Amino acid sequence: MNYTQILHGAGLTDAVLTAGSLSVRTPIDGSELARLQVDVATDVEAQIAAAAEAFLCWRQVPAPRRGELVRLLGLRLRASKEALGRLVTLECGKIYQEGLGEVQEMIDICDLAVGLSRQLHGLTIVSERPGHSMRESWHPMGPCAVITAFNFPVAPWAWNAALALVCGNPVLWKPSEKAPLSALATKVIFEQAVADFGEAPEHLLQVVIGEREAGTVLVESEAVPIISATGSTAMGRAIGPRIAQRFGRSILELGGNNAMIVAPSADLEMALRAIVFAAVGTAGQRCTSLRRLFVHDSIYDSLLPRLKKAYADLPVGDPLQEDILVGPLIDYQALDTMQQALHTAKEQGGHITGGERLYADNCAAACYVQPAIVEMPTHTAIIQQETFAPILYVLRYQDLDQAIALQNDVSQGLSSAIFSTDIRETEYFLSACGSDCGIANVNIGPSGAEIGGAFGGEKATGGGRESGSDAWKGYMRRQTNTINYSRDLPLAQGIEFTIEDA
Ligand code: UN1
Repeated sequence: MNYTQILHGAGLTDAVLTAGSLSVRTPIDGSELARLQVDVATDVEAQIAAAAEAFLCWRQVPAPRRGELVRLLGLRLRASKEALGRLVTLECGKIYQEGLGEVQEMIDICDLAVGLSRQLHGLTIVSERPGHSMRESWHPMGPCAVITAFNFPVAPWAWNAALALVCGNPVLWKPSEKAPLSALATKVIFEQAVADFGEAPEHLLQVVIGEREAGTVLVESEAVPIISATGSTAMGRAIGPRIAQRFGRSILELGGNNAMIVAPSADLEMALRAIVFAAVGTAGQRCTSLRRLFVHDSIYDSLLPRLKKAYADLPVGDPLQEDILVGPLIDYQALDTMQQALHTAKEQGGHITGGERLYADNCAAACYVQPAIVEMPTHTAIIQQETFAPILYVLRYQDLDQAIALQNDVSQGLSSAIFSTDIRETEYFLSACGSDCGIANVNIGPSGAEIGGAFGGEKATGGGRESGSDAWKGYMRRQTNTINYSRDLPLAQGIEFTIEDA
């Protein structure tokens, strides 16, 4: 299948693909896929106004009916899984299996949101006053902006949008300018679901195409009460205070610097497989990618040679080909950052295996790399930085407290894992004295989370939670209600306040 067939197969027409000036390239060979029309500030303002209009209608639709639209979206996504998965691969370079996995995450969160649409319930609370009752109600908030990154061009949108929609909020989607085509294709699928549904207001989902300027309009608009953004910590630092300034609600899912501890009792076979998938999957460009590996001294010399062998055998290449496991980096900037980090790691005492650029001669416009293992003497400054590339820093440790201290000794706090069959160790790792991350796993790697749990992390990861568990509360406002069904008017706290009879 050629690129044009992939684009058309995902529902993108030539009119859309040639409408403007934003050049979109595939990292597979650097060729241009499209030139998209860009939304300028006034366009984004008009989109916000249209979303506000849609909200007035959508908030009145009973939540289970809103869930029906999301159910239909899930059905349409099932039918489009291969086409959209292939487009994700073409646009961001992850292997086709992972492209499919991303669409499956969208389907899964739709299913979860359909169930939730009948469970957006609050508490009933006892009142201290006779003849009174109390309850909590959850209400829609208004337009929800979802800002997504190039590496997961569709799944994080779905974690946010499926929940936002059943919660009663229209969605404004600003995809990465490096991966906007998957968003436009998803919009086509969404409109099919809207047609199936038959009675949705217009503008429930709008896609904002543009660079920083377009995002800034969303971030600064008081008409957009929720901003959910996935991206770098630098991006979060730029937009977080601006949203806070206007008392908007932000859901931030930022950088990770995820570690795994491999303890003496670990099943090394399993650990090996988990390490390789977590470190080189998506070419190391997941926010949950494994970047730091702490291996106990007693097993280091048996694990490391096997790990290096597995790395040496990795098939790197065109991610659309079936037997490839590692696709390209997104662009030259990513390649530069990786090379610089390796250079610095070497200066800081690292011993590097791999890391070189591949196919530069016959595919100069694409950035393929051999994933790197870097054995480090200590936890130096470069390790504390998130480099969005397949670099795995490996260190020895002697005792678990030391390993946990090192794992927590970074500014980010997204995901973490321990491989151990010793329940004392694993429970300690999950305890208040263990991992400080939003995600902590036992005997699986740090990446590849299921949608059923809340997804996100602490510290410089931003603190937001998306997807499962009670993350839906982030898309609604909580209202506390006190109802007096008596013929009296007692005040709380027993306060007496009597006025002359009027
Ligand atoms: C991301 O990289 O921004 O847990 C999201 C995972 C995926 C999501 C990653 N389900 O690795």
